[in-house]
Amino acid sequence: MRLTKIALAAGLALATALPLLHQAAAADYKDEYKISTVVPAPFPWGIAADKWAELVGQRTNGRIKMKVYPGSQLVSGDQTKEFTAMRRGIIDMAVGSTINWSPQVKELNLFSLPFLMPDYKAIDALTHGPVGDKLFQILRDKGVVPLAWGENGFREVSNSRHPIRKPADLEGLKMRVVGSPLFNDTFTALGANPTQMSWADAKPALTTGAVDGQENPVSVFTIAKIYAVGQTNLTLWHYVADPLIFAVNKEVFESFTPEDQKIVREAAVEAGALCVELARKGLTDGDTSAIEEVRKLGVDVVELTPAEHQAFVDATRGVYKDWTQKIGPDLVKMAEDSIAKR
Ligand code: X2X
Repeated sequence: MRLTKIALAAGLALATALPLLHQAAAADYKDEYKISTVVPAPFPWGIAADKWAELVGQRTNGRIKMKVYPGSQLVSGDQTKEFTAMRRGIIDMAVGSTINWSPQVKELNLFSLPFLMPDYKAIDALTHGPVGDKLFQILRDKGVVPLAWGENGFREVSNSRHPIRKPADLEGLKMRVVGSPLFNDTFTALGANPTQMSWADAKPALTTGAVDGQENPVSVFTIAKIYAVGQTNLTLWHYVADPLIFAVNKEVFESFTPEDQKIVREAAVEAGALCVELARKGLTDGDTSAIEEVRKLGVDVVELTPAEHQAFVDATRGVYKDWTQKIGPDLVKMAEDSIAKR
């Protein structure tokens, strides 16, 4: 009898304490979690970050409020500082480009190895295979929690001077690049004069003619109206692609209940899939409407023959070899194998 009473009392105490505990956990949550991105909606990247925030808000009944801060504004416009800021907890979360995080995570340069990935299936073979797992492990070891992959896209080269069909056409062109010294090496190998510049500075530099050209995915070229600042030559050379990574600062992620962690992760995966779909719209599966749209804007779009393409591959082979050593030969081999088997 006595025992039953105690058990009952204990049960009751637990029953009242549990919801309290739950509330206590929720009460520890911040009023707002800041997501850093470089570009806002209607870029696929920005739409996906908004979607992530929206899904998490709905599914946690507002327990977790996430807000997107585009334009790298949380890192004073310097997108190459985003990873460090997230690791240190200055920003809570990010949907970031592998290019922008590569100064701190050298392995992420993998995606910027010139002409590693011949097609979209190759990107998927990396992000959704052992290479993706390995890269996520590296990020976890550095104190952030990666949750999902998105996509900025294959980066095509534009300039204001003339069509680019062969490496010699890049000779002497001032090119805006971002992120990693690998880009400097690639454009230097092609005879151009690369200069590192944030996205915030890129369009003004193109407008004034401080630089002659740039490289970015077709969606960025169109939505940012790069064509309107004299960039009337676009060559589809698919030389690199930058996946995006949805990630959260470790302490922030661990402060969430397991239930909420699951919601945040699943929402990132869904938003990431949407991001990839939008980034590839009009560029895949026989649908070339995005390219036609660019042509209608008065841009001379160059599509390379296999031989023309090969000349760029050959001209950047030394950079590929050199950076294979810097990235890690084992990881590059794993990537080449995954691509061969795709
Ligand atoms: O700055 C760029 O070129 C952009 C928007 O594509 C990235 O953030 C990598």
